[in-house]
Amino acid sequence: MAPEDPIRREDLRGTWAMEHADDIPPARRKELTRLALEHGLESAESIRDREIPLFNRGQWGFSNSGTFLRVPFLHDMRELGGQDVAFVGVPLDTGTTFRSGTRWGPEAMRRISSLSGGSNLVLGVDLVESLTMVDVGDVSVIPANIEKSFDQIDRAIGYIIERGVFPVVLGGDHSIGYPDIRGLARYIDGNVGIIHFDRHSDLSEYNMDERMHGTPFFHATNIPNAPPTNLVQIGIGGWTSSRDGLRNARERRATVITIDDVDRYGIERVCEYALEIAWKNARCVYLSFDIDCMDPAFAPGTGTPEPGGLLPREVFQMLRLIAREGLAGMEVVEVSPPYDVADVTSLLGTRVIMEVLGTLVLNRKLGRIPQRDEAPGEPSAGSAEADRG
Ligand SMILES: [Mn+2]
Repeated sequence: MAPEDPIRREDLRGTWAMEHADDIPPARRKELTRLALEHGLESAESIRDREIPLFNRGQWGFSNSGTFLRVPFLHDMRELGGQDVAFVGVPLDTGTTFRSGTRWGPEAMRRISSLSGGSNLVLGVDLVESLTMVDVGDVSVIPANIEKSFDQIDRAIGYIIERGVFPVVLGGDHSIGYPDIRGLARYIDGNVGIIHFDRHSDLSEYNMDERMHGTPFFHATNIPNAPPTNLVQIGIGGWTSSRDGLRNARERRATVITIDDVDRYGIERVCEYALEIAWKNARCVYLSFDIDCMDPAFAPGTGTPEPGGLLPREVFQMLRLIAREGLAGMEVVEVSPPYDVADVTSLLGTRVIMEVLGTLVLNRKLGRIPQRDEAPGEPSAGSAEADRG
């Protein structure tokens, strides 16, 4: 056949490929799908494709960077229970209103977390010795549909809470804060307080007609047992704040602490005050940490940077004060690796998590502190087990 001959449809390689597309029986793929559903659990009811498991078991992208702190990967979600901590990725960025990219946050944080072995000799804590930790992979979010994604996230976080495990959510943009709290609050017999670090108030009802990343706390504080009077926002300010957000904060009597307030009253007093508000008549407190509360000089890899933010050292001090009363779960959101430089933002995200976990261990709110003379596996006198729940 010469190149100048007319093209005939039946001679096209594409035609051949169409005819032979089903020649290779997909037996192994079917088996993998079946196992993924068995191990990854059933999706929320709003998901039409019932072959999508609740926890992604490898069929889709976003996470191929190992596990957080190299802890074991828990493949079979039916085995969740009895561990102290579950790292769970929520690779969603369709809630962003400006720069996206946070769908790569869980992957980047997992990858850079391998830099640390999990112990801090200055604090005197070794997370590996004190906590039983697993990485449960990512929630199967539906990037084209934020409400379906919320259903998935709510169900996934609810499952982790129901099993009595402390969830560490690797975001994802801040829209996930709402379903994270919705999933948590369902299993709390009493009120949930929220301590929210951010440069933005995230209290609008809608962004561009949808529940995007500037709206999570409006909807979260509509949940009957997550009242806005137990919401404390720290780090708010700058030139991207929303009038709606502040109006809603005022009407709902939320507590807003700006960077200026932190400077004026000092870290200790501000944190004492935040704890008082968040814990007032509350059964537990949830920590929502937006990486953009820190100055973009330290955290450039984020969607809506706002100059003049907190410094990493200030944040670590604050986290050590706030986490010492215990937490029911936490999220680190808005890490956007495509805008990052040398992984510094992802690294900061991992350190926020580790400072919190270390503080929870040191204050006997999670895990246990093994004693020197103790036989392996034997609970120490200082076991925190009794403090949990
Ligand atoms: Mn923010």
